[in-house]
Amino acid sequence: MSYQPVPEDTFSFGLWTVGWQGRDPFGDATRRPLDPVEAVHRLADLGAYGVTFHDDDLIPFGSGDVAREAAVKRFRQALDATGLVVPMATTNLFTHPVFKDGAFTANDRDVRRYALRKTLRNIDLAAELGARTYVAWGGREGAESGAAKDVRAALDRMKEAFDLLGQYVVEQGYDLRFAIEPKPNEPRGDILLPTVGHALAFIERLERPELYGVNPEVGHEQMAGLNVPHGIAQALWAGKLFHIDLNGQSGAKYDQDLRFGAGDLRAAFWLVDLLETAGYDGPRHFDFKPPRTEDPDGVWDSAAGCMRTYLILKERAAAFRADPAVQEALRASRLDELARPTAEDGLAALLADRTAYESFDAEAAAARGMAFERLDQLAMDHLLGAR
Ligand code: XLS
Ligand code: MN
Ligand code: MN
Repeated sequence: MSYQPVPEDTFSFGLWTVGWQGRDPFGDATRRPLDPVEAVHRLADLGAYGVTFHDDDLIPFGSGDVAREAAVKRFRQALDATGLVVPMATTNLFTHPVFKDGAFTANDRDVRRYALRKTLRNIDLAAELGARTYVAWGGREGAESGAAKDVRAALDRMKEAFDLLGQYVVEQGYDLRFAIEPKPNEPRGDILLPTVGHALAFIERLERPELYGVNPEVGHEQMAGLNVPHGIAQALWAGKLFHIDLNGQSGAKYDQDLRFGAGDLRAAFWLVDLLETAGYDGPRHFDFKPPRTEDPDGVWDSAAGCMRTYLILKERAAAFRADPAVQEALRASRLDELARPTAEDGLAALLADRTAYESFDAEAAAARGMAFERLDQLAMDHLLGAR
């Protein structure tokens, strides 16, 4: 297999990923700005199918209408020339100092109203460019200290904001759904809706829950010490995996945004296995930061590496599933039994079934091994290319 990405693989990248200049809390930029038009051409050359953006990635903050139109026109021409699509767009509600205490949940009401207007304006552009998903990452929605944020009031404001955005999309007739992106911290000390689970629970409190799903990011769940494939599986189970941010992270530390597959490779393997077998049909979107050690060539090597690793893992995961020894091991570990309902005979039959309790031999059941180690080593062999 060549591992050469093609548009059918639905790989997409944010303009802010390959365009990251390498500015971090301790150091200045190490790379020059990247023209969005060049980004589109380079991504198309590498085999990506889509490009995504924050409003400010495309149209610098504070641009007038003329500059705005010119930026959109150039971008659209690059899309037309390459065939790249815009599957998703989002709003920058975190860089400008006005958002230092948040956007939809800032204590200042006028900042909240401004944040909504900024978002609504970019939703128009997203719809115009054909995006079907609108991501909302509330990076500044949070606090560093206890009394600074009344979390219940802030959640009321968050709900109010999302309900208004949903109303707007419905009233405009846009074919656009929202994907909320959780993150536990950074840049705020603690961020609201910190994990996939929190976001899923929040969505059910909204006026039109069907319009909202999640955009989990691999590294964000790992920053919270969580099992990413488990979180993604629950989002899929709830019908809420609208989008995904793929990248790499080494354990619970700052948001590393490494190349996909770097960091926890086993989690990446199980994640690809899940996405490829569970019917996820959204974009495979990379939200990574080519390290600031890299020059422009290194940036494109890093982007290509994200896709190459995904395709390798996809091949390895498929080989794992197809291996007769694995299928046998899955049966030995009784995965087929897990897929079977526990009491399809109903509650009355369960209560009447003496083998379920009165004559159940708990000691014998406890003595049965689960054979998970053999199964997992088969996975390891496939992941490492040893089978
Ligand atoms: C930052 C987030 C951000 C979102 C889009 O940590 O990952 O890049 O994906 O605003
Ligand atoms: Mn991140
Ligand atoms: Mn992200």
